[in-house]
Amino acid sequence: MSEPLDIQEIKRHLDETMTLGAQFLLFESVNSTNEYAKQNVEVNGTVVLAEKQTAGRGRLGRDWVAPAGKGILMSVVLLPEPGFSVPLLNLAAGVAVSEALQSLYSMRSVVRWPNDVFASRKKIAGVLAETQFRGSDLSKFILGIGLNVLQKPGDFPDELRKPATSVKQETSLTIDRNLLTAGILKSLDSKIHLLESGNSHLILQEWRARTDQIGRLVKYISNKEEKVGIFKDLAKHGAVILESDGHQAEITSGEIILLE
Ligand code: BT5
Repeated sequence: MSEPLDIQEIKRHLDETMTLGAQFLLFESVNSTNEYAKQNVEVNGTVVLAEKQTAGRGRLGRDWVAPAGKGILMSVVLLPEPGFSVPLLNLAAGVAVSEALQSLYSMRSVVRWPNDVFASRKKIAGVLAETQFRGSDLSKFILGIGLNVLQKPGDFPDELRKPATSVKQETSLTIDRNLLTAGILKSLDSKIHLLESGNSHLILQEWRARTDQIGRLVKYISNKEEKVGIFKDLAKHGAVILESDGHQAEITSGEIILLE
């Protein structure tokens, strides 16, 4: 295992005014940081970290796989405030990862709707947003981020759906997971404040500047339908505007696959 995650070290790089980091929880091993947050965390801005997950999850019942001590496995918990937007925060998380990689390691990466970060055409991070409701009110929002940091090519299982990479494979610089965790949290915190101050259009703008999907031919897959079209843009609330057969439709869930 590399340098272990260390809450004091992470905190050293954060500002006191941040929403994120109100409380830190760090596990050597946990089933899933998202699941733990869902069941146990009630403090806004809590960050749950783990060196290892025994049941790390992706979207739609899929798995997130990472050997102990090699990745960043993190969930942040937000108790919704006015202006809260689940899809925009989901997008913001990918942007935050991409920004942190750029500012710390000058690394280029792209965001892909709804929740992936890619580097050198390989998946480097994924985001899993989960919600809890009290009656019809959103009571808890959990944003899970899995980032491959120190994995070598042989550390990824063969059956992954898309080729995978890690920060280590993309840069020759020394990587400090504590600094990187703090960098992601700082960037994500600034997005949360953009949303809270009514500047959600800036998140869309940042996402657009970091994606390679806009204007491209894509296949949309949901459990109801499949269609091919052009990824025109993001709508105001973070949906994909897909143009196919001369019609535009807004996509809020499902998969988008690049075709060319
Ligand atoms: C995601 O799902 O990309 C969201 C992943 C979120 C993981 C974090 S870790 C902390 C927090 N706690 C959790 O339990 N989860 C979150 P999706 O788009 O469904 O991608 C999952 C698919 O990516 C899997 O079916 C695999 O094919 C592939 N995959 C699994 N592990 C991977 C890895 N380390 N790197 C790249 N691809 C991976």
